Amino acid sequence: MFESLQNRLQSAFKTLAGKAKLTEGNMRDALKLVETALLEADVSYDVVRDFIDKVSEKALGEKVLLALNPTQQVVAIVQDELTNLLGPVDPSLHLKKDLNIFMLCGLQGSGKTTTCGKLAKMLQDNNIKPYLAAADLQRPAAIEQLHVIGRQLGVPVYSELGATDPVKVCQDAVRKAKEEGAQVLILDTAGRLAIDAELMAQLQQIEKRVQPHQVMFVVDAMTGQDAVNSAKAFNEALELNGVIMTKLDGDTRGGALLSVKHVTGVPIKFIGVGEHLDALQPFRPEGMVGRILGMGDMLGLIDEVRKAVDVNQQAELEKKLAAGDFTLDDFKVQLKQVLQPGLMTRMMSMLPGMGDLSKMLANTDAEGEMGRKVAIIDSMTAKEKKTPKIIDQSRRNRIARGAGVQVQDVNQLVKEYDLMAPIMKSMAGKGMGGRMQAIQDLQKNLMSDPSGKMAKPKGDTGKRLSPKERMELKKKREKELRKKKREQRGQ
Ligand SMILES: Nc1nc2c(ncn2[C@@H]2O[C@H](COP(=O)(O)OP(=O)(O)O)[C@@H](O)[C@H]2O)c(=O)[nH]1
Ligand SMILES: [Mg+2]
Repeated sequence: MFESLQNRLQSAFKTLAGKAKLTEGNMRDALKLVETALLEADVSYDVVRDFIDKVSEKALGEKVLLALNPTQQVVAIVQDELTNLLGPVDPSLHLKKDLNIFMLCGLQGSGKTTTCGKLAKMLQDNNIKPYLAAADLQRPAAIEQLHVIGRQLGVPVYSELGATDPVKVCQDAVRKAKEEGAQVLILDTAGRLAIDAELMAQLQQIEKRVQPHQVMFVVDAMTGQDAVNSAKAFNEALELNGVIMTKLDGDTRGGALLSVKHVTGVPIKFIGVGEHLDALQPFRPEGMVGRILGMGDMLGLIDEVRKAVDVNQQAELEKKLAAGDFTLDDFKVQLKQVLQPGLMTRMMSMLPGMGDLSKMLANTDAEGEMGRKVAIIDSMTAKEKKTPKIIDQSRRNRIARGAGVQVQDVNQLVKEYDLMAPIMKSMAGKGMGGRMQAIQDLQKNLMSDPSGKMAKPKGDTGKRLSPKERMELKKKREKELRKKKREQRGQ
């Protein structure tokens, strides 16, 4: 996700990080790199200029230059400005009591039809009755595609065989949806490969005659700079209420998101993160900024900077842990670091005595698993991440939906966090011996968790357990299994 933008921004910050003392000169150099990174990520020139102006003004302020941890502050400024640029958020659908009409528009292949299905599923999950209308008469296959999705979800689909006037189809669909008592009618309109006057006129006709409550522009994140041009054209022709950006699951150039937001001025409501019908998430700028900047790595990087700038500040991480401040966000950072082989050395230097554990984890098949875990944590609110205790069943259901995973996966993650948190806390402020003990506890805990996929090594870990340890492990595992079965029955 956003790999290229992320890497570029990181190298920009690394340039800053290498400096023991920041000057206006090297700050400007680093900001130039940020600028290049954004341009290369297909963020349009105007957006980049605006952005850099704002960031420079703040970053070159005296306060930052004189601060103890200037790099961290620059990262924070970039983070804030990116959040501003992507916000404000409005994932609400503003549903009214009677029939709500949503019109989806966008170029061909942008993901309109799929997104119709995703939205219908999201509504269904919230006990709202959707209705779909096949208003793409450009290709016969488009109508069938929507019917397939409708059948999959058990959602009715309105279509007219041999119809040639999409405006009429939409009008008829409105009547039918009202008759059927649907709450939301979603219009799947036609697209073209490129912007086309005839298509725009047709969409304008639908907008004028059907008066949809929400016109959403569906745009493919992979189209880069072209996304900006089509966003502009659609925004000029229609009264857009929101943007849905699809295909953010691929290795896309994240810049399009920034630019589309900038040119349309309407909120980005949802993001598509896969072909499946549950792969739609409410858009959250914080999460996206974190992704763009690669905050997981960034925090590690900041720690490196701390070491370079002031060795004493290394103690801060420990203080945080000792204060019991190990949040789910920290857990996410940990997951990312532990499970990325390349970051292992960095991790080990941060926590002496991590050697055994890292070797063990390096053998696990956990990359895919990590993505899911991170998605789960990203779907939590800031409050939930800080105080995981409040994550009750209904929150778990919501989080699972947001992350596109099963509730069991959320349960599992919370459990892993519960295992990890006390150990992380106990590790802080201990000498070498205490740390080794804590790490052994951690290993045992991880290995005894029967469903903890991140703990199942593919090969030999080189660690042998005593018979007594094995017995204990077995007992614990059986207990966990029983508990898991009970949980599953309960759902
Ligand atoms: N990976 C991924 N593929 C998507 C996403 N949304 C749509 N697609 C795929 O993009 C292709 C075009 O989607 P479709 O809904 O037919 O686009 P339309 O022409 O705008 O209706 C299909 O193969 C979809 O499965 C997404 O969020 N992620
Ligand atoms: Mg379609």
